[in-house]
Amino acid sequence: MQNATADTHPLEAIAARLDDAAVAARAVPQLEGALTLDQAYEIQALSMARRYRRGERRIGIKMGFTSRAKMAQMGVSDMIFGRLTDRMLIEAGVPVSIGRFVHPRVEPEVAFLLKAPLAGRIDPMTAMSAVAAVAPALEIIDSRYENFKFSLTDVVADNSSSSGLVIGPWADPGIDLGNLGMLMEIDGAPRQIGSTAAILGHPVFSLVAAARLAAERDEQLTAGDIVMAGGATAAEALAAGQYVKLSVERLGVVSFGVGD
Ligand code: OOG
Ligand code: MG
Repeated sequence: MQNATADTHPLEAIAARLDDAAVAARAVPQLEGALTLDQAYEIQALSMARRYRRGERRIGIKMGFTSRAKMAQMGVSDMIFGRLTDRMLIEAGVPVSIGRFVHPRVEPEVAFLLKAPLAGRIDPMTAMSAVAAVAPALEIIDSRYENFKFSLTDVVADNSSSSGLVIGPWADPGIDLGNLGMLMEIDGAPRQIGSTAAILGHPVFSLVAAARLAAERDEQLTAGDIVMAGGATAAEALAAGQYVKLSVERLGVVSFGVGD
């Protein structure tokens, strides 16, 4: 007789393996065998269910591969999304412990705060009418796969490398995000210089895509949610002792320190 408990379901077993890797901050090999994108998002949902059962609270979603720089760095060229939880939120001023991660990297982004639900195919005006505020933001990504190497379906199954985010001061959503200069410094040295225009030509298109992709996977975007627009430049590796600072023209500054 076949044992049909949830833990022996093949997708649940993969979700458990990736979730355990995230909890233990230990890398696992890339997945074997070809998965469909549907299966990869199913694994992501199953791994998130494990987090929610442990008491983590969903706070929004993050978009991935919305800039050429990110696609080129990782060799993946389709937009993806991942889920964010309160445990990933890093409070400004409190150093983030490097021990929580396998091999973390940081990338410059902008974040949207929603004041109304968004779902399906919408235009940029509709997307912006649901935005309460915008902010400069730093995302800490951490692949659970060895050597930070993955296929499109691997990374989707791994919750799109979501692991941390730092949100700067919320600003007026009327500020045009179309072409704002971005400077990411580590320990005072410029490491990535770019523009919000690198995010799909304008970050609003990332929000438009978020509404569509989330709806396709039955993920509700609602008031109070944070949507991370995706890295505008390549990501930089993090190490203990570093201080990371992002300045976004007109939006302001966000920073954090990395502890042991
Ligand atoms: C996948 C996540 C991509 C972004 O902003 O493009 C991402 C990764 O690069 O590990 O967060
Ligand atoms: Mg990102």
